[in-house]
Amino acid sequence: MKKLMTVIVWTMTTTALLVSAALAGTTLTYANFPPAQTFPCVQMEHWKAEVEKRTEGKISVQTFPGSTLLGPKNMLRGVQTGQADIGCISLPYYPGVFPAMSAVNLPVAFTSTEVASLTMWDLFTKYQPSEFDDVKVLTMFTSAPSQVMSKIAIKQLSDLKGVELRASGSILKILGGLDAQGVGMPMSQTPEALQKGVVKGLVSSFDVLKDMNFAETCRFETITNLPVYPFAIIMNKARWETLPTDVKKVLDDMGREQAQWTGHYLDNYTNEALAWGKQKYQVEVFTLTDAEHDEIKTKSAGLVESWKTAAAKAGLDAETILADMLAMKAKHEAEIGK
Ligand code: 3IO
Repeated sequence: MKKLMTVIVWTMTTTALLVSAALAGTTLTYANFPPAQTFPCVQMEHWKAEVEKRTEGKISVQTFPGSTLLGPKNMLRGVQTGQADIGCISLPYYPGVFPAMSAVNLPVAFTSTEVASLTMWDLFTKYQPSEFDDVKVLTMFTSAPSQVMSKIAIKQLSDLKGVELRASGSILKILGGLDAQGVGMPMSQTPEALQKGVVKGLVSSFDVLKDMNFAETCRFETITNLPVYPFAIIMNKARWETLPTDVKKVLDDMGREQAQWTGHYLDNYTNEALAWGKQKYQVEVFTLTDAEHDEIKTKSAGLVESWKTAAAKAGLDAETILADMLAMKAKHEAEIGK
């Protein structure tokens, strides 16, 4: 009798646990490298809220901003090995790893983040490049066109000579061509480098004037309209395969929408951040002449050629990808406006 009771109680307890586990659903961990207030983390919280709503609680997302779970450089490996289910990578932090999608980082004069982000997503879905084969890509987006934020005034291109500026990816090469001293490092290491004087400024989008408080130290801003930084939100592939079909559909359906949402958000936010910097720290903004913009263009032209060579070496049809990217860019610009 006592034994029977034990079995009954055990069965009921186990059932209760299983039911509550099923009701609680699945928790996915989502790692991000920059601080919580920056745009990659703002889009992460937006995605979390939408996913939890659209899956009606079947999925909950636990977010880890500020490199608390994975950092900028171990993000890719960490997601591949399942240390986090989902992670955010800035593609230029992984030179040579993404030969196709690094096209988005080329100097092709994106002026809208929404256009750049949609172009990136459409290019990815069309070509499905094998460089992302061992992860599941949930969405992609870019930063806004890159500007110079510095402790010293860069009033004209020639003022860049010898100036150490933090950047990553193709922007480093552009800076080299302009006789500046590009220093490669992730965004999350930049505050310390600025503080120690290792760099005199950075090249990124204006959102960070406010979100990283760079307006306080970098009082001079120069509008250069250099390339955007491409980002990808990736998921551990085995973990993806464990998700039910209806959940997979919700996440797949959100890919393009999330790219557009993030681009649109950042286009508005960069203006707001610059206005904030002017108001709070009286930052000064310098513009370049048309001749100087032409000079940047001429001196950066070689980058497109070296991308083509590298892409061809990786077995890609570089000409077609590039032409397609430019066509998508033009189409989105016509639809959305620059
Ligand atoms: C970026 C990266 C992390 C947080 C905010 C950001 N705003 C613009 C960028 C792009 C960039 O500089 C980078 O290194 O990815």
